[in-house]
Amino acid sequence: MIRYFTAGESHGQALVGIIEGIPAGLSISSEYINHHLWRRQQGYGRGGRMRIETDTVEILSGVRFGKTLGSPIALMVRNKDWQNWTEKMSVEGSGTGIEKITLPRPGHADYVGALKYGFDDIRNVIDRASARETAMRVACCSVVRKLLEELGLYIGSHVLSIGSAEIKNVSALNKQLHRLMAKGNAWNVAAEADQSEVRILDKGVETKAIAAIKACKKKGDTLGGIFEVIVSGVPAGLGSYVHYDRKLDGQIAQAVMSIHAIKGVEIGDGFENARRFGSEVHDEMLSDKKNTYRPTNRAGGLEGGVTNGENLIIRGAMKPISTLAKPLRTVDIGTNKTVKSRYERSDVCAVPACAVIGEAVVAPVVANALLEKFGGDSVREIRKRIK
Ligand code: EPS
Repeated sequence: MIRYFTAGESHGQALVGIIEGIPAGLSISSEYINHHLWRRQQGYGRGGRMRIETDTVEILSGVRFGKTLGSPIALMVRNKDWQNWTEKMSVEGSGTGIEKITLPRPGHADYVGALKYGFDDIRNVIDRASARETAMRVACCSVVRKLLEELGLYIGSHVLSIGSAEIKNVSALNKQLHRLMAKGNAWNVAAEADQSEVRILDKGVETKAIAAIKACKKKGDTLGGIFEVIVSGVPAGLGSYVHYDRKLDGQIAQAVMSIHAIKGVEIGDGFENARRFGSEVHDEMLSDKKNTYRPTNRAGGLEGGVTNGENLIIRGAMKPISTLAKPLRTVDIGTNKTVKSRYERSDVCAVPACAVIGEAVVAPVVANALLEKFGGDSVREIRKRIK
């Protein structure tokens, strides 16, 4: 089974990661990983940090002559911004003379983090709780995504809404998605979304979303939104209904919910389906004598926690980022006084980037379900078993 760990502070020297369980013989290059790292850095509404960083991975172990060895793969992404933080984030020394941060931003991990770990300086929380950590998640998960691609499973994403700018014409969107997928697979959806600064496929909504982010920035505020991840080529029978922790939808929800600022996860038309009659919700099964097929996919490819051969459809709801240029009220953890919170460089909107992170975190969950069913120590062996 595939496991991965990340370490690193946002303004520390580097982000590092280890992925364990990747089978041998997978072709992987830093260029492939860097492309996904680049995609994570894009999007209208990102903050100043993205102008500083060009996230680039260094593969430190587990790969020889461009192929995985089956051994743990160690990755590193250096923080360029580190050079501006060597004193404030020093590993050595006592921290004397370094200003302590005592104003938690409502909505951020600041307050609960300081409370939980007993810190009098919120910097200790900010730097690890930062969504900068997702750069290493994307790096690690890109290796897994490459494995899935070699086995015929592709992942894509696009943004459904930013603030109140929302794709409402669902049937037009579905047709567009169908057209894109017919060109190949879910990656065609991602490639098309990547052409948009907000990763929105509807041009009218794209314009509205960009205008909303612009206006929001002027007001010193932030915006969230909803993205959709699609996985194509998924064989039926991954996951299981027999026990709660083997249900694939539950595992996917955990992975997506673990992304910073995610407050809701939906599989297929989950929330909309809750408002409808059963007869309007369930995907009928039809037969053309040779194959069983579904004219709709409102279940998002999962029934009973098991894949049914349709595409996986997963949605994530991202709350607006909690660092506001026009701060909310908070309580100073040093003085207990109610004061205005503080502003620290941040993004106005990071939903497009979050969609790319969503693509990433889903990969190990699907790959593990695939490995559980088919197993294998090398890509060749797994491919043969799936066939
Ligand atoms: C991020 C890096 C961070 C933030 C953002 C995401 O860099 P910095 O704090 O130096 O500007 O831009 O993190 C947050 C939104 C947050 O609340 O911490 C990144 O690499 O994606």
